[in-house]
Amino acid sequence: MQQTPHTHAASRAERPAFRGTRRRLAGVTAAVAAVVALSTLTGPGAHAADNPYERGPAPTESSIEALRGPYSVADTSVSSLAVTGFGGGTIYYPTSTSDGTFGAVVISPGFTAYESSIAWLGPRLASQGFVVFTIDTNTTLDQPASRGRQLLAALDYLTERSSVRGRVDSSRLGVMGHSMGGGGSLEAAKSRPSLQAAIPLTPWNTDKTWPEVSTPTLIVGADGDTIAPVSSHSEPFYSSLPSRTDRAYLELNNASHFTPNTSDTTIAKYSISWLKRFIDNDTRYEQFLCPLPRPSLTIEEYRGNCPHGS
Ligand code: 9J3
Ligand code: ZN
Repeated sequence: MQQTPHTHAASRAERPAFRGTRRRLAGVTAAVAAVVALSTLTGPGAHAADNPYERGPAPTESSIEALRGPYSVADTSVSSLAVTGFGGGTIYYPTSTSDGTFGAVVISPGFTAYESSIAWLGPRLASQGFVVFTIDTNTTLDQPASRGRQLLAALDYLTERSSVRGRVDSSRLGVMGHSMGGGGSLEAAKSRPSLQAAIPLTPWNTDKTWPEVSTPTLIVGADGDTIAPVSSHSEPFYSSLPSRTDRAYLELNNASHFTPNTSDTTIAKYSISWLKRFIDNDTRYEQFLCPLPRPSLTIEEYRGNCPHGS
């Protein structure tokens, strides 16, 4: 299940020409300086990028569709008895400690469901270079506003108290969720504008309007959803987001309310692209978001305003 971590061969300085002791010493000094400079700039899986948050190699269509990305992933379980404000869960994280810290995302399940219902997203997203925390809620009957508060409590636990807190960049955080958890991710973004990304999956909420959200938000609806029909949930949620907010609406084709509960490549590839673009500021992923994806076998409809400032 785990993959070999992505590594680059160590850079090697040119061997200095041997032309007498003085020249040789100067050459060695230059070579040492070059190695020091290079090793400062280039850890495994990184290079001298303009963007300090960029992680992993340049993406391709197949790399964002793959079942696993370039990072090996480990996981650690968080007991509900050890935390307050949410119901515990599982943290999936890249094992590499040579690429600096990673952005992080917390994911809430829906009404009556457990973290197992969204577990596939843990390793799928973490292997691309994120710390991912799939949570249980305090009770499976908690409503969207409560799920929103629980997502934030879980983020605070992750960055302040968890065993992996040193691996997380606490300034680069996002939220996701399924159904009432998706509704909760909108609530979380509304109450904490510092969040860098939100991805509600077939979201459900009685609040239909989200003009308060400034966090870049990708809403994923399903054409055949009869529990949270897109006409009364995802579509008004999307349309009510401010047009100045980076926003997109992906409507899955031939899909149901429960499509986000099993491994789904369309959900994965656009979620990875959205998280990379807005949590990591990684414009290498913009090619998958803009121009807007066209309708296809898996995409019923796609709307968006394309990332601003790019
Ligand atoms: O989290 C969800 O699946 C919400 C859909 C639902 O069951 O709403 C009925 C109250
Ligand atoms: Zn509202």
